[in-house]
Amino acid sequence: YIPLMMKFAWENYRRYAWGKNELRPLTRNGHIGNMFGGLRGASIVDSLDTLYIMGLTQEFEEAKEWVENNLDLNSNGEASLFEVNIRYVGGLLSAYYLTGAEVFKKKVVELGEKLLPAFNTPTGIPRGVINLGSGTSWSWGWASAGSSILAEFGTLHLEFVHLTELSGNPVFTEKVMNIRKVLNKIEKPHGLYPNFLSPVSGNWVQHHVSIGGLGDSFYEYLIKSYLMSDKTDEEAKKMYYSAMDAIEANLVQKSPGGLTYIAEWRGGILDHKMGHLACFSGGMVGIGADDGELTKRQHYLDLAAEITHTCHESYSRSATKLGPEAFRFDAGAEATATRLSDRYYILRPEVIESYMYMWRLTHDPKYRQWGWEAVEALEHHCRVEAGFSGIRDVYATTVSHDNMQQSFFLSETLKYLYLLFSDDDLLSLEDWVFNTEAHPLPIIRRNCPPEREDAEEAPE
Ligand code: DMJ
Repeated sequence: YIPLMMKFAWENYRRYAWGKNELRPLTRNGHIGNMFGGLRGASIVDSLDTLYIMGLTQEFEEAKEWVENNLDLNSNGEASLFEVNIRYVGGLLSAYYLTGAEVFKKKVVELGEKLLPAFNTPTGIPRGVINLGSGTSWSWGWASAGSSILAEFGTLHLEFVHLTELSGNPVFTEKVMNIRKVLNKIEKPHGLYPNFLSPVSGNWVQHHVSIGGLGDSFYEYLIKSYLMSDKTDEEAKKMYYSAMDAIEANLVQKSPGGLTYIAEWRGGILDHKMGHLACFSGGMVGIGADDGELTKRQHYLDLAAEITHTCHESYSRSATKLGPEAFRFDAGAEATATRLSDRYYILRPEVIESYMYMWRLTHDPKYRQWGWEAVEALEHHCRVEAGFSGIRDVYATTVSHDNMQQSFFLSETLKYLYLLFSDDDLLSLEDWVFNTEAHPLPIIRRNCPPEREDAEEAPE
């Protein structure tokens, strides 16, 4: 069933928005946006691996042909280093590792080289925005005092290590190892990592800590760097488990109704809010359980299950059975949005992502049931005539659509759903880690090349 949803999303993108970045399903046109500079085809690059593993061969071939003939890397314009890395670099890397087609390798190394000037700062911490044509880089206008964002410069490691693997050029790995060096040198309040860092002085700019937006995938990439190194990257391991200790000591809370959640921290004061983005952490804590100290294994598995349960509650307490952008645990609220501005759902994957990991780790059938509830809700409320759309208010019985089919819906939401209902050996967690856009990257085993996943063997 999930491949049919993918086919529907893909065909509408192809019909109305081909070559643009994303589909606007209500107005039936393409969206370019301002995250990718002059790069185009974000939905195509983000979909390559999903199409491939679902066995949508003809669609995959069209996508590949577009990359070969139309993906123009010589573009100007302001691009987000983070978004280009997770969607384009990640998407091309996975397409290469799954298929072995040289075109993906050539393109990804070329693109990786274009990102390098962003690291030319006094500390080597990259700035958030780069012009891929001129190499000029700068910080986001909205980030305090010219700072770089933890979740952005902290979400490059997996892709850059693989760029070195493919190109033989050590520079990519050197750049991301230097980021770690800076982070390890600097004092951390209560062991926590604030979200804003100056790329000039290497000091924190503000004391806002979050496992949701602005912080999220930094933590994810610590544990995944360790796993992707075949458990040899001891530094990443140490950083991850000490960050987890600080998070548990300072941010993890229990609501009056017994729900576990991860609050945000502003200079020592807790904000009792959890973003949809923070719901990836159920899966993260789950995959990190194996290598915690033995006595902590069960503790981490329990924490992962509790967080995933809370995130499911944020879905089941809404009229649409889809979850809001942020939910709160104050003023009597328990896993519900209290502000109008937090009530939207933009086809995000994080809750389903945690269901997928928890299913693989525990085989508790409730995770598949919860995933199926999400499929039904997506079909009911987000499917429109020409694609899938986000909705403006998950609590409203008459839905209002936002007219956007995000590229991460094809790359992540549908892929995680598919994996949730597939056998464990499809992209086994023993062999692959997923980047934060759900693009699978092989675990690097010295002297042992990754085996290719065969689309023919994938389940229907
Ligand atoms: C995706 O692009 C990635 O998962 C990122 O880490 C966070 N936001 C979106 C999906 O919600």
